[in-house]
Amino acid sequence: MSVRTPSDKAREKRIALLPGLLRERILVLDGAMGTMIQRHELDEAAFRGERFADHPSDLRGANDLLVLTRPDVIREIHAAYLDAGADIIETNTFNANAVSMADYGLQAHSEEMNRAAATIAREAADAATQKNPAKPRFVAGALGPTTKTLSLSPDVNDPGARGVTWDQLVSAYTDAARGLVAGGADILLIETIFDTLNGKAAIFAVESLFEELGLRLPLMISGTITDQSGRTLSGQTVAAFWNSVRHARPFSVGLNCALGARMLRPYVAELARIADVPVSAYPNAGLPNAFGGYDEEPPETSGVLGQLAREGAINLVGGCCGTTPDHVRAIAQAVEGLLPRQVPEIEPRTRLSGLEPLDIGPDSLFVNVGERTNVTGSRAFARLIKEDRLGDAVEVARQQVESGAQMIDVNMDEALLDSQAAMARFLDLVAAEPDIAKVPVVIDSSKWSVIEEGLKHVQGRPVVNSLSMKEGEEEFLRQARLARRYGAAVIVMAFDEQGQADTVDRKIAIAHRAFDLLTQQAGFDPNDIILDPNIFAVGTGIEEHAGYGVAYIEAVGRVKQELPGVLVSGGVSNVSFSFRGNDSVREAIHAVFLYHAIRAGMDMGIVNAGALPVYDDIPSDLKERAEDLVLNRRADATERMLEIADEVRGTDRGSGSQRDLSWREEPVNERLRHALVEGIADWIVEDTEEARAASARPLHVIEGPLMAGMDTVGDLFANGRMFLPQVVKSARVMKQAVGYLIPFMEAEKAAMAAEGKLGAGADGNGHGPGGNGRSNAGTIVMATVKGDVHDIGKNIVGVV
Ligand code: THG
Repeated sequence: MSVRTPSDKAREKRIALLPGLLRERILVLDGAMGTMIQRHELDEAAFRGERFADHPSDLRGANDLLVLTRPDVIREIHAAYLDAGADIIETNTFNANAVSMADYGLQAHSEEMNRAAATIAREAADAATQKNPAKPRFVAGALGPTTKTLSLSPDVNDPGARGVTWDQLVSAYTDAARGLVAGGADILLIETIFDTLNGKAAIFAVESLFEELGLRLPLMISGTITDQSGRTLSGQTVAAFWNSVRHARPFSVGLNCALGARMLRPYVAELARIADVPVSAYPNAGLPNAFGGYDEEPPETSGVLGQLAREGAINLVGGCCGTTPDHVRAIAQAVEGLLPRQVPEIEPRTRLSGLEPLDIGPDSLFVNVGERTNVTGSRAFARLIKEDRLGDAVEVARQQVESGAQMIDVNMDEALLDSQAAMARFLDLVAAEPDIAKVPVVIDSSKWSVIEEGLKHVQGRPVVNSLSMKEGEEEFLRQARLARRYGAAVIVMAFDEQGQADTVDRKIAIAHRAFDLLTQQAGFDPNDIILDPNIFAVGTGIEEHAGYGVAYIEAVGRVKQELPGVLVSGGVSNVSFSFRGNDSVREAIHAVFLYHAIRAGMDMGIVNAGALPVYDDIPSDLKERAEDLVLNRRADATERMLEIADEVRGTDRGSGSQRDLSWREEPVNERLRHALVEGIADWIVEDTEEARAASARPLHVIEGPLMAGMDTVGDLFANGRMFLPQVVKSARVMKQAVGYLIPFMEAEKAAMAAEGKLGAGADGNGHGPGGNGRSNAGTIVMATVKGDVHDIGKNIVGVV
């Protein structure tokens, strides 16, 4: 259904100009919309116009509505930016999506707003092009982050809570993008991404829409770094962010808003090093001042952007909050005549991420994937999930990561569970633990619906585990295309319509067939394909199984040789299934198996992280028998292993490293500080009690060690050594400690009341929570413009 209208053709022509222009010069974006709208001092009636005169809620400040009620104002602002030299103007649609517009009761109008906004910008841009055809102008349809976030909890008491769902965001972004495309936007700009999962939902929506409409517009993607730690609000580093969005194959990637040009510069420079697409930057006019205004003058903003341009680090520049046509004019002058950044070729790698990037290539060491967060692979984990002991279940993930897992495999396939809900809930909880969420997730299920649910709950770039051709090519390709749209790499099992491949030839034939389908029909980069040629148990007593180890190892070598770029993985603990209950024998078999498989080219494996002995440390007799078994070197290998199994049993139990608990030996104040900084709640009540028992008053525990700990947190945050999700965890621990002390403070108050000591504050000095039942500390009023992106920051400060 792709009927080309004359305006579609004109748009195609314009879009075709972009690559050439980007090679020639640095392109200039416009500046802020909000600041310019404020200058008009529009009142409630102006925002409403006639059409919304009777709308039930206040509309002043609903800037996106002005495209319907005061199009003249928006048109004039576009004209001013075009006049100042902008090549690309942004539509006035930052919040024109159903999720944000619900704040004003305007959610039903979002598609119309987007269409109107794009039409207005289109007219303005075309008028400017007509005046000077040598400088073609473009319209970027803006898709903002919305006022809700998919990766952070709005509820301090429940780190797994979410204020919005993936499906709601996709629906809102689809409507918005549909309007932008219909109104004539040349480019879609997903911007101010502070939570990459929101950004991925936008990418998913836009890709699905393009498929539906049978057209494709260039996509600009722009994230925002919100503090000195150099991370997004939801905790990702710049490189992790790029790994999470590069599946969109965007026209450009960049950073905007936030810190102002000076502080944004190192992060733009980092993107410039790692991104194999054009890079953009459009910072705020500095940080907002105490009144929410922006003080940075045009020369300062343009000076820093000019510097980036002279360093060859930038392809598109412009301004965000607080910038004006004067800023854009200065920016355009600063980059005029300077060469754009040359887009580098980037080494092919499998690029994954959690909060941090994980790049796997030919020179990488073997990658361990933690297997224990699997209800079918661990009875203990299954019990925790079934008993809803999710905090303890999350600790299993932490233990895997602390033991060296560079990814975690999560599997909730258990008949008695609502696997989809369990997957969602567990991944949401893990997202609140930066020590775990730093690693990519391997979403493991035999049900596509469970995998798809998992994909809606991780902001990093995950791995789908797994796809196979067991239900034929069509279903395989359907799932593969979806996985790509969600931004995941995929594990493909050597499994087809005939069943699981157990011979080398079948494994390799399936590998080739899957590779060809994925690369030729589903748009896959070979590096995003991870083949699993099936690790089956040896030593089962069945003769045909004796060669399974060798078959896997041989298949590894052939896949690596015949399918360049592809990674090979496998579930290592499968190989020793027949020695269940004897961990020492199993671990020796795993170590031997890995030693040989890695030499053959195995890149990664699902393992019990922390329970892998070093190959060279295995006693020689055990090693030889394990080697006989894995490499199928003698017919009696299984019996010979069984012979020594009993002797070996339990000699090296507990090889998994423990969590470092030495801090538990420190004095109580130091323990409280450690718990706050690390966000560890396990002993907070007992330590708080110990401090309380030693203090004259419970309040002194808060004012003393707890505040001292939070001061450390504040300092680390200010220095960029902690980032927001960690601070939120600290705040939760603090809240628990204070929660424990409150009854003691109330009892004290009651006792004092009985003694008639009530007067000023209970301290007698007039500050600190007083004995009169009311806090003298005052109330903090924090306000932001309704629907503004800074709303999120305010809500988070509220939590902290
Ligand atoms: N390939 C891919 N994914 C996989 C597998 C694979 N996912 C699941 C599995 N195989 C890999 N994970 C495990 C996890 C645990 C065990 C084996 C494989 C295991 N568990 C002990 C047992 O069953 O004896 C559990 C003991 C306990 O309860 O603690 O062996 O091949 N792509």
